[in-house]
Formats: sequence, structure tokens, C-alpha cells
Amino acid sequence: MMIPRFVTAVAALVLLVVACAGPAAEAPSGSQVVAELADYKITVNVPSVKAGSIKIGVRNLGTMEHSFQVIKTDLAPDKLPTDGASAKAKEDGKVGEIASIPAGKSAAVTLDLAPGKYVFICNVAGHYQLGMHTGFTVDAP
Ligand SMILES: [Cu+2]
Repeated sequence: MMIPRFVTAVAALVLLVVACAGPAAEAPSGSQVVAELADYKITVNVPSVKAGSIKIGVRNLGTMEHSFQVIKTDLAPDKLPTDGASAKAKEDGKVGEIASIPAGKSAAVTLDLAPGKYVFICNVAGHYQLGMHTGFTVDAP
């Protein structure tokens, strides 16, 4: 029987690929803030930092590409306006971003952050609405 054998081989190959994927890359060294992206949430290792030049390392622990936008806003993390046509959040107040982080990879962005309230989001279409947002605070130095 050729078909069952073929199916078994494909199943074995899939297992091999999953096993080789391994853990997601560590955050780049020197990151003062580490954000972890999952399918569909964002967690940050610290709730706040003091203002200044801040290196934010971002790990994509999800199974798909994500992005990372830093938006300075007083709005609640889940209350950013969205655009129905693009299924993305509006990025008013954006101070920096990493446009694309493949699954299992990490990246970093260094930003000069002024004191205030921020929201970190993933703005791949639909991901913000699915929960990829979290609040962050930058304190006066
Ligand atoms: Cu995403």
C-alpha cells in the first residue's frame, strides 16, 4: 500500500521540522526592555523604564510573522482607533518600530523615549484586534 506509507513519511517529516525549529532566539544583548510576542499577545519584562535612550529587544515566540510598534499615547492599550479597511490600528504617536520579525527570531530597536505613557502593539493586519497590545510607562529621568 503506497498511500499509507507516503502519509507516514510526510508525518515523520513534519515532526522533524517541528523538532528542528528549536527555541526562539534570545533577545539581542544589551536590551534594557525585552518584549515577547506570542500569537496574539505581547508581554514585557518590566512595566516601566526611566526616560532616555532605550534598547528594546523583541522576541517572536509565535508561529507566524509579527511586527512591533511603539506608540506614545494616553489611550488605553486596547482603545487605539482602528481602520476597518486595513484591519490595522492607527499609528498616531508612533516613535519607532520593527516592521517585521519572522517566527522564532528576535530583533531590537533603540529609541530615545520621553517620559509618558506608551502602547506596544503588533500591527500585522488583525493582530492588534486579537490582543497584541500592552501598556508601558516611561518615567522622568
Ligand atoms: Cu502579530
